[in-house]
Amino acid sequence: MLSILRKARLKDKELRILMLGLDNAGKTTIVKKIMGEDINTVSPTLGFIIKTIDYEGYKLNICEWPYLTTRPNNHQLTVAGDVGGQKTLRSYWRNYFEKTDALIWVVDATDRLRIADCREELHGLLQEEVVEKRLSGASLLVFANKTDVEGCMTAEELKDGLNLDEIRTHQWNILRCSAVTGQNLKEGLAWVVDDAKARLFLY
Ligand SMILES: Nc1nc2c(ncn2[C@@H]2O[C@H](COP(=O)(O)OP(=O)(O)O)[C@@H](O)[C@H]2O)c(=O)[nH]1
Ligand SMILES: [Mg+2]
Repeated sequence: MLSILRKARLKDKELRILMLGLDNAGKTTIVKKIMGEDINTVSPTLGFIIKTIDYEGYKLNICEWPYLTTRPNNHQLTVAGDVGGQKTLRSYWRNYFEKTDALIWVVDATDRLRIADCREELHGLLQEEVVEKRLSGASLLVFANKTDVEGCMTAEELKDGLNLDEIRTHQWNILRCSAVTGQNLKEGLAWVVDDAKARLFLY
């Protein structure tokens, strides 16, 4: 059933990409920059946002989820409280995941203080049953954002800080990018789309 749905979407040239990461990583800014919108008007995201981007004939539905629900002490849960509690949001998230083709994890390369949090969230996410099932075989793009800022962490530092080498369930790639200059944003999308296409055509 799922594979039929997938094929239908592929025929429509539609892919769903989930963009996750800690708050303030730059997810909204990345999406705005890709869409050519003004990036000076970004404000913290409270609900989830879905934007459609046209990319080489494909319709990319990029969904930004403002926080993750894997850890009960996540400070952003106050936000969840506003919109009906963790359980409700969690079920939305699971439903959305059922239809996701690819995963982008955004990390703030300037935020050394929260790199451990970021690592835990990422590994927690990859262990989620729904991710294991639905995104099995999907590649994971880690966007090391804000690399326009001098003194930010290198890709090597981030790889270590996030324990990327420990990830066995997904092929991953880390790309330095900047939502401000636009560096590598298109390249990242291209990588994600190529992977999703290659995988979905197998079914
Ligand atoms: N210098 C720099 N700042 C950025 C970049 N991307 C986002 N920001 C800033 O980081 C803050 C958080 O961005 P936002 O997109 O709201 O993060 P989100 O919570 O992940 O959606 C904002 O003040 C942005 O202007 C970047 O590539 N470089
Ligand atoms: Mg946001």
